[in-house]
Order: sequence, then C-alpha cells, then structure tokens
Amino acid sequence: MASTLLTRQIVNTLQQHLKIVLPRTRYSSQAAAKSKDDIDYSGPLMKTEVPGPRSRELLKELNTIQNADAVHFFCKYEESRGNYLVDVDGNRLLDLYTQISSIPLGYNHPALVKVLQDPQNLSAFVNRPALGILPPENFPGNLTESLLTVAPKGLKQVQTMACGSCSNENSFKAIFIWYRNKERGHCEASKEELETCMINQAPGCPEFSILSYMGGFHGRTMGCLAATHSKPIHKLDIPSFDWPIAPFPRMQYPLEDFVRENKVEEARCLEETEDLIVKYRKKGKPVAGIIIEPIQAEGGDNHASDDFFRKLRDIARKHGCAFMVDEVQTGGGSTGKFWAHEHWGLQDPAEIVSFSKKMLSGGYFYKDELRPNIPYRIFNTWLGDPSKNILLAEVLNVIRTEDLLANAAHAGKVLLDGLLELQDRYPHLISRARGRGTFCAFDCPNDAARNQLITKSRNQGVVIGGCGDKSIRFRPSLVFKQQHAQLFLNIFNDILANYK
Ligand code: PSZ
Repeated sequence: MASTLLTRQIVNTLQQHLKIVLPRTRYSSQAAAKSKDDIDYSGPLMKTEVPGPRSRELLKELNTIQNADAVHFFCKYEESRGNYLVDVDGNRLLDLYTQISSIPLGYNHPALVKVLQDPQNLSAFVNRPALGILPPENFPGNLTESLLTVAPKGLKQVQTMACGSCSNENSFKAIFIWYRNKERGHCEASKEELETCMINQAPGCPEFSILSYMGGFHGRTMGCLAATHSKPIHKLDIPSFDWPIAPFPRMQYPLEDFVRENKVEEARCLEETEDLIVKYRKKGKPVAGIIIEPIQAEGGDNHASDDFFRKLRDIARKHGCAFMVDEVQTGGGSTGKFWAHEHWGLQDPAEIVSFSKKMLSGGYFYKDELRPNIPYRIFNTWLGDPSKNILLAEVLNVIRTEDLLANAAHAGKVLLDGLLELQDRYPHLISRARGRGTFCAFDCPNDAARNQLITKSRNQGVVIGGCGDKSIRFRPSLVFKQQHAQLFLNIFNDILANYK
C-alpha cells in the first residue's frame, strides 16, 4: 500500500517535472507532451509514400478533366483533425502549411462543426445571397460580431469579397476613385469623362498607378498581377500596366545582428520609392497608392523592420498616395498579433488593409474617406459569403478564449529557436532562419535541395511549403502548439542528419 503510494508520488512528481522539462528539450526522442485541450491526433502516421497509389489514381482521373499537375496529393478532410491532414491512402501528416496558410483553427475544429450543426445557421449555408442587393436580416449583426471586432485601429468601414485577389483588385479601384475625387475636388464626373471611360481612354480612365515592390505577391487578376512580382510563371503572356516597382529591402538575418547594415539597405529602398513616385508623377502616371505585404510571403518570406514601414507610411502621406497593407497571408494571428502591421505601431493608420485566407472571407477595411459616395462603384454578385462571416465569428471566439495569439508567439519562438539551432548544426542545408510568430522560414542552398527537403518531409509525415527561389516556409494554423513545433523539429532533425 505504502509502496504504491510512493510510486504514485514519484510518477506525479516525474509527470510534473516532465511537463516543465520536456518542452525545453529539443530533439528529445520521447513522444511530445500532450495538453488536455488537444483536439488532434498524437503524431504523423505513414502507410505509403506520398502521393500514394490512391492519390496517383485520382490524379490521373483529374488530369483527364483539367491540368492537375500542381496537385500534391488527395485528402480525406472528413478524417483530418487539428494539425493533422489525412490523405486518401490513409497517411496522417502534421500540416505546417495548412492550405497555403488558410486554415485558422486546424481541421474539423469542434467549435466550427457546431456552428454548422446549428439549425439557425442552416439557411446561411444553403442560400448564397447577392449581398450587395439582398443581404439577409442578420448580415449587419454578423459583420459587427465578426470582422468589426478585429478592425485595425482607425479603419471603421469594411467591404467583404470572395478571395484575396478580388479584395486587392477592388481595393485598387477604391483607391483610384478616392484619388480622382481628391484631384477633382468633388465627385461629379464630366460628360467627357463618362464618354471616354467607355472606350478605355483618359480622362475617364485616368493614367493612375499603384506602386508595388519587387518580390511582392498580391494576386493573379490583372490589376493585382501588375503589382505582383514574385515569379515569371504568374505573369508570362499577360498584358500589364506600366506601374512603378520599387526594390524591397534584402535583409540580413538574424535582424537583430545586422541592424546597421539593414538600415542602410532600407534607406536605399525608401529613397528609390520616393524617386519613383516623383518620376511617375512627371511621366503623367501619378501614384495613387502604395501596396505592400508586412512580410513578403510568396516572394520568399522577406522581412523589413517596423521602422521601414513607418517611414513608408510617412512617404505615402507626404505624396498624397493611399497606403495599402496586404494582410491576405499575414493577417489572422500567425505573427502573434492579429494583424502583422500592428507590430509597426503606426501613428496614422493605413488607408486600406486587405485580408482573406485565415479570415475565411476575403475583403478589406478602409478609412471613411475611401467610402464610395454612390452605389455600384464597388460591386459584384456575391461580395463575399455571409456563411463565412458566421464561421469567422466563432473562429474569433476560439482565438480569444484559447489565447491563440499568445500561443502563436510562443509556439513560433519554439519553432524559430529550433530552426536557428538546426541552422548551426547543418549550415550547408539551412540558412537565414527568420520569422515572426509561427510565420517562419529558412533558405536552402538552391531550388533542388529545397524541393527535395519538402518531399522528404512529406514522406516522413510533415507538410511544409516553398516560397521564393529557395526558401521553405511554415504556415501552421493557430492551434499549432509548442509540442507540435518540437515534434516537427525532431522529425526534421532526423531528415537533415540523414540528408544525402
Ligand atoms: O500561386 C498562387 O496563386 C498563390 S500561392 C499563395 C497565394 C497565391 N497567396 C495569395 C495572396 C497573398 O499571399 C497575398 C499576400 N495577397 C493576395 C493573395 C491572393 O489571394 P487569392 O489567392 O485568394 O486570390
């Protein structure tokens, strides 16, 4: 009896001890500690290589219908849980890429499943409205409970859209309309403007431009594509605008070790930005707006300092350009703040902030002065999807009640510290580890090594993504915890140790 009690005491003490010590032990061989609120599986489980036979069969079938060569593998979403994506061959993978950064709470989160099961919500999922003309009764309330609770400081208006490109495309239009009204001094178009716009000519279609950055990605529709400069494959054969493209700082990492060098580099890019604004005004193509991502994502996870963005905001104001922050990939909490641009501490808010992905609905927040004065200027059939706002309201509840922003900061630190350690251990394979929250990345020696590491990881049960020329990026959901970071680091350490 006494010995049983003693054993239990020892076990309790050990358990308590392990809870504290295990998380700090990187690359430990023990199973990762599991917290009580875990909703997912305990680890990857691999049965075949990926893509397995069933995925390959389906790929063949899909390829007869469309070009499906970009497909990695087919998924069983109904069996996926939390951080784990299950494929059609029964493989269970730890997902650190989450549908290109667009799953806020992992797969099949019980709170979201419950929203769908609520009979009161059924109609929103069955009847997709043309929101601009026939919104449902609860639409203003839904916006107030969802998007408006996370509106960036100073932006009180919101417009929903279907996807990221659609959000940016319409943001550009809102900027041009605002800019032209400022120029006119009123909102009334002349007869000549109304006639010339019908034949794509000035003054009805003015030669305004949007300044963007080399390496930026803002979508693939034609306006957005003119501001996208991450890969030729996105742009080839598509006509575009002559809009100014400024250099984005090429930073040295870790940022805190290269403050002086990076400052010089940022000053160069700011100067070039201002020169381009002046040059394009002289050319008759004034810059109506500047668009930028807080961290260039598709272009290779390129960071700049908070100071750089504050200065850029000042440049935009000085020249009368709208300052637009594209938070399609960075928004929704993964950097440790709900919006990545909150890290900057802007005195004067950006004019427009666009979102999509983790927000489930696309759209943009904007300052009152960018509000169109008449209807049908910013418009399309769906203008979003109210069922997504209902889901988003619940996502935001879970983020708050489970303190998932603090979790992203913490889990991200574990991940980045681990990557920095792996970088020291395998400098021939990993360099320039960087990140904010779980929004992390590192560079590989080249494109081939990068792709090989992604494939090897997938076959060991881990999904990670590529970006830029030779980077690997992490985009886990907000339920990615410290133990998942440790699990990944263990698996990845083995892959790097055995890399040939
Ligand atoms: O290849 C592609 O089309 C991809 S891969 C990742 C994205 C697109 N990201 C979309 C994205 C983004 O990251 C930023 C910063 N802005 C706009 C977009 C466009 O969003 P979607 O894809 O919803 O149109």
